[in-house]
Amino acid sequence: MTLRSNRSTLTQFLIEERRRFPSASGDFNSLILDVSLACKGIAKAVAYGELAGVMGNHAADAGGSVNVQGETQKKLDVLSNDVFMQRTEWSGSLAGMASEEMDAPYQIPKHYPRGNYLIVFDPLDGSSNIDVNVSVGSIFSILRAPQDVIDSGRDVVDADFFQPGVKQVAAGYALYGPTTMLVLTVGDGVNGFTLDPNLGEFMLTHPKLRIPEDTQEFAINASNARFWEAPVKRYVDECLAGKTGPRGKDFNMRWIASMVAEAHRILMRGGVFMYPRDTKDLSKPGRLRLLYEANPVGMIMEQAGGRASTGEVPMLQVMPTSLHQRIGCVFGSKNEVERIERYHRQPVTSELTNPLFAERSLFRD
Ligand code: AFP
Repeated sequence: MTLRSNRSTLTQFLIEERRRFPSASGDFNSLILDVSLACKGIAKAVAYGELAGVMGNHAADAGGSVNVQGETQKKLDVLSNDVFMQRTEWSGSLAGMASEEMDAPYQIPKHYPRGNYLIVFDPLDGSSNIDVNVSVGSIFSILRAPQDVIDSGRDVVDADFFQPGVKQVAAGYALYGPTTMLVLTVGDGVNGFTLDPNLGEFMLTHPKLRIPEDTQEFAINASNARFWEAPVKRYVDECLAGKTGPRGKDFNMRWIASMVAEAHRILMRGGVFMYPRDTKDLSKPGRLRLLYEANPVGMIMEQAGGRASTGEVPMLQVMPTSLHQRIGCVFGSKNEVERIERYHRQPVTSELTNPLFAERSLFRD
């Protein structure tokens, strides 16, 4: 391995990006670098696993702990959350933060300066895969703090984070897999960086990522099939019917149960991911959380030429109403997501279940 590398580091990339905004303060760049440092720390903890005693449930001797979603917290969930806070609270870029592992927003300690941004994050996505050594990740979304928060210096409240996904100034995820990668958008396309374990630097290895508009690969948790709504059932049935069915081509299926790993696969080779609203638990309109799962991944998908939707409306247009709200989510290759949206707009009639009337058949244009 040569030490001379013509690859940009993340720092270099951010400074070159900033040259597009000469009036920018630099706070934004330092925030992204703080987040990347947090991800390097989490990558190390995940890589050490049992050797560092970080596997298993948090506070197991005291009967464990659950987060605001009622999910058992893993040690690495809590550790990753602490690392994110510790690495980002001090720099003067943030006015506040919120995360999957914290009921309420976290206030910047008084002894640190405050800044103009808010960060909302899932410190460890896919944590149910930790103990079985399957890829997991961290997901983050950066928003501007409301002006009155900046002017008054008041504590942040839940409603300060209720901004539609289109308001995100940056979004990204780190993937802790065979390699550690950071995928980032600052609103000008999507770039992927690989952590060089020797240099300890994220190097630009996947510039300007684009998602193929078409795909023959879908991802959904099929064990929920009996709870799916008709449009999703129709879409999956048509994929499973393959060449002999209305789609006239075979489809493959994947399910990792780490949304960040599914999103990365789709970014690399296309595909469509669905965790739709279903009738399993009507109190939960979906599994994924809007603010720190669906919105950041949605921004990445759209910035890479893909699409993100609830099935009915564009994901990034949804107005949040609670910090940990769940939402039905479909994202990936543009033409497939648009097809699923079309199926949601088309009222399901018995005719549609007759292959003669399917989308690609004799009696349909
Ligand atoms: P955890 O972070 O609690 O493991 O949840 C992961 C997740 O939110 C998302 O990453 C997966 O796509 C989805 O849940 C997996 O859900 P199933 O357990 O229904 O497969």
